[in-house]
Amino acid sequence: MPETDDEATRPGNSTWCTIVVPCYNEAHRLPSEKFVEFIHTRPEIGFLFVNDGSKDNTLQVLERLQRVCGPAVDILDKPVNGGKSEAVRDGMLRAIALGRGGFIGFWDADLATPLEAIHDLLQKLIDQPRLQMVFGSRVRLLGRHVHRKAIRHYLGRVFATVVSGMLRLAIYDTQCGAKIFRVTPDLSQILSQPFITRWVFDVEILARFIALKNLHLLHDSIYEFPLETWEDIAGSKVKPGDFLLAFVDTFRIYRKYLR
Ligand SMILES: Nc1nc2c(ncn2[C@@H]2O[C@H](COP(=O)(O)OP(=O)(O)OP(=O)(O)O)[C@@H](O)[C@H]2O)c(=O)[nH]1
Ligand SMILES: [Mg+2]
Repeated sequence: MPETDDEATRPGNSTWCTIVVPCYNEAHRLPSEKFVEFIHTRPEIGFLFVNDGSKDNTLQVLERLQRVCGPAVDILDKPVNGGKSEAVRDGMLRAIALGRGGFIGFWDADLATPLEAIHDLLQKLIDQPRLQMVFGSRVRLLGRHVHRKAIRHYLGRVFATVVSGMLRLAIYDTQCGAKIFRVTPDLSQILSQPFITRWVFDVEILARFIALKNLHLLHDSIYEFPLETWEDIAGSKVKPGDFLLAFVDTFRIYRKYLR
């Protein structure tokens, strides 16, 4: 029997998507109005905000958002800061446990990737059942609005080249904070243990997939979606030393999962 519109957009239906938003000291940066506006137009998408031991009043901002948006907004409040990777992992595990539907993603709180792109990534997963994950990719093609600081762009190119060689997967952009996954037993398995890295857990997810299944299957399961718009937002919490750490962590990933 065909689904009614109501059924298709209710939490618990397989087309429901939960987006995990890691938040650390985001009280002044979180664009609440954009979330409110988006939630009102896209009832099949919910948000799980993870407050990761913020020292400002991020929690109050999130609670206000929850009051305005109702059940489309969940909050996971972690009393101690554990880093983005664990916040995302905890949030995704919580979303899977809630069993609301077939798709889970994560999205940076600054909305460097606009919320509207959720629809594009999600549609790709819905249209192509073989895909397990769709990653936003910051490719500066003509006619797009992808604006990154030059230094971040070039560091990103070097990093992606290193990672591509290591994984033997020609990935263009590993670190874009806009990714959606199909909920499967494999995804639960991949998320079951804490990540060993703080920032490059995206690469760790891929390495875990290869270790669990194989590289050939990953090639068939992943799609990089060239974003229409990506904007560098001020107030980044990534420090210059984190870039060095990213390369060290990449080597640790290689040693643990791929050697
Ligand atoms: N949970 C958690 N999230 C964090 C932490 N630090 C940063 N984040 C979140 O990670 C996301 C991205 O952080 P940003 O500071 O915007 O990182 P960025 O330098 O802009 O990184 P790019 O957007 O990839 O260039 C945001 O949602 C932050 O709130 C942390 O310690 N814990
Ligand atoms: Mg950012």
